[in-house]
Amino acid sequence: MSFENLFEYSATQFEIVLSVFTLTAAVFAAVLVYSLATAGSISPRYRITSYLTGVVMVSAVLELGLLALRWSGSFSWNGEQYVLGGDLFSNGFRYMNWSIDVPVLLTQLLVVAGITGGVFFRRWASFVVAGLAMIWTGYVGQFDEVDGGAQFWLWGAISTVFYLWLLYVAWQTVQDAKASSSAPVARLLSAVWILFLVSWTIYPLAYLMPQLWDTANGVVARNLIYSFADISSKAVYGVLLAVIAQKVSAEDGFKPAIESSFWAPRTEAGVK
Ligand code: RET
Repeated sequence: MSFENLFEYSATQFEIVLSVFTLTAAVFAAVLVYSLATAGSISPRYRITSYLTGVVMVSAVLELGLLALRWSGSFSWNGEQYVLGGDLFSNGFRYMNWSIDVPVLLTQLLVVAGITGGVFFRRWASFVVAGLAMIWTGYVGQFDEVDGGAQFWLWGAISTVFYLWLLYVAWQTVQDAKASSSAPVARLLSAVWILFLVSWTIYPLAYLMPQLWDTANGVVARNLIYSFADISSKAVYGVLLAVIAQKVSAEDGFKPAIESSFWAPRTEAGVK
């Protein structure tokens, strides 16, 4: 069971968690519109990254909506505090959502990095195997997060091994992409790598939270941390990949990309 069920919450603590879930869902809905609306300015070769961001956003809006409902259904106001009553709160939805989003986010990286042919399929297979193994072993471990026993640590450690493998393949992919890119695109790819490394590494920290900060405030912090990681690893990442894909499309001479480069000087953008 999730450690969220162990505590009672003040009105402020309860509201902060609920508002953060709602804000996160709203950010995802906004990025869904953004990625569909800007897809046409990306050349067909890379355009699938916009649609994949759309897939991630739909699944994440559903997940956050369900978490918000579950949070309000699990605790009720007794005149002084929010206390458990009704459903148990569960973070299990998160892991199920990652099962969709992690493979999709990694596929987007391969597409925007311009990896093709056999290398694409080999890396894709590594990403899917490592990603799902990481999530599902972690899922087993989190059932034991309240007592923090051997199961929790063992499954967490196995999950981390898969995570390190995944990070290595992602790093290789970004290095390959940088080697064949213009200087401005290479700089953006470095930014993607930092964003990736920081935002993904927050999830194992949230897994450890019940052992680090075992109070109602720890619960509030964990859910804020999850939302920060979710917005960075899905929404900001999706937008950044779209920007890179559009830049590369413009460099390849794809006209809608050149014409919609609103930050470029007018002559350079071909609008004389
Ligand atoms: C777990 C278990 C403990 C060890 C590790 C984990 C890693 C989780 C990660 C999740 C990333 C999720 C993303 C979701 C986006 O939708 C499973 C918490 C290493 C890296 C990016």
